[in-house]
Amino acid sequence: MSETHGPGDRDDGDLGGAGAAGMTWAGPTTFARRPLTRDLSGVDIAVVGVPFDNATTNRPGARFGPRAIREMSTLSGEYPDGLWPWEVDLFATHRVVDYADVAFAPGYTDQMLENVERAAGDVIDAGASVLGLGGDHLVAYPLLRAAAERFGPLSLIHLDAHSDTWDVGDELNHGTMFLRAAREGVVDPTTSAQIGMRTPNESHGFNVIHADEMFRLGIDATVDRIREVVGGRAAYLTVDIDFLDPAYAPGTGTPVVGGPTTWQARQILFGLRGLDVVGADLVEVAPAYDPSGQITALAGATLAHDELHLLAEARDRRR
Ligand SMILES: [Mn+2]
Repeated sequence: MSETHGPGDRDDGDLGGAGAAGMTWAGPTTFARRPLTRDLSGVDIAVVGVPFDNATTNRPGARFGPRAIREMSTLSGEYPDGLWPWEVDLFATHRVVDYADVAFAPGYTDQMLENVERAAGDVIDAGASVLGLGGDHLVAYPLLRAAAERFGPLSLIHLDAHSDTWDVGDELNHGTMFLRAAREGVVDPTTSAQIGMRTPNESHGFNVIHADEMFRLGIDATVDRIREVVGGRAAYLTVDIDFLDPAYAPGTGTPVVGGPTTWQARQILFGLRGLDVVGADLVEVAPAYDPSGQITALAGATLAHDELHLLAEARDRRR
C-alpha cells in the first residue's frame, strides 16, 4: 500500500480528469478506470470485452454485458488502497489496461470466434494475461483455445449454474463449448472442476460439484476440493454470473434458483489464491433483465476484479 497513493494520484487512471476527483459517475467507463489502449508494452493484464450473445439458447442480451460491467467497475475500482479485502493495491503494482472490445460482424459467430482467439493470442504473445468480459459463455471457448495453444491443455475452474457440456453433436452454443473443448484436448476434464451446477447433466469426466454438494460441504471444503483437483497445473478460470442465485444476479439470460450469494462466490475466488491462473473471464451479464439495471453488473465487475487479483498473483509467482 502506497502512502502517497490517493484518489487524486492514480497514475494512469485519470481519464479526462473525472478519476482524479473521485467522480465514479463521470468520465469514460473503461474497466476500473484503466487506460484504454492496444499498446501491450509492459502490460500485465489486458481486459478484453466480447459483446456477443448470438449463442444463447434462451434469452439474449449479454452483448450489453461488457459495457454494463465497465460502468459498475468504476465503483469496484475506485478505492485508493485497492478492493477490500485484498491486501494490495493491484494497480500500484501491475499495469492493467482496458483493451476495449473485440469487433465482429453481428450474427457471424465464426468471425467472433476467430477474432477473439486472435486478439487473446496477441495479448498472451505480448507477455500479458487476458481477463475476458462476456458476452454469452461461448466467448470463453476462443479465449480458452488461445490460452491452451500457449500453455498446453488447461485445467478449467468453472463457476456456473450450468455445466455447458451438453452433448448435442456439432452444435456450438453457450451450453456446449466445454464438452467441445474437452474433446479437442483444450481442457483436461479430469483435472478440471465445475462448481455450482443445478441443472441435469452428465459429468463427461469433469469433476462436478453441484450446488447442493457445495452448500453441504461449505465454502472452505469446496475450495479445498477445487485445489485438490487442479493442483499446480495451468488453470483457466471462467465465471458465469448465473453461478449466483438470481436474487443476487437477476440480469442474466438463463437464471436458475438455488445458487450462492455474491459473498460466497467471492470467498471461493479468494480461496483460489496460489493456483496458476493463466487466463480468466466473467460472462453472461445481461443487464436488461435486472430490474435495478445495476446489481448484476456490480456483482460481475466485483468478481471480475477478484479475478484480476488471481491473474496478477499467478504472474508474480511465475516470474
Ligand atoms: Mn450458466
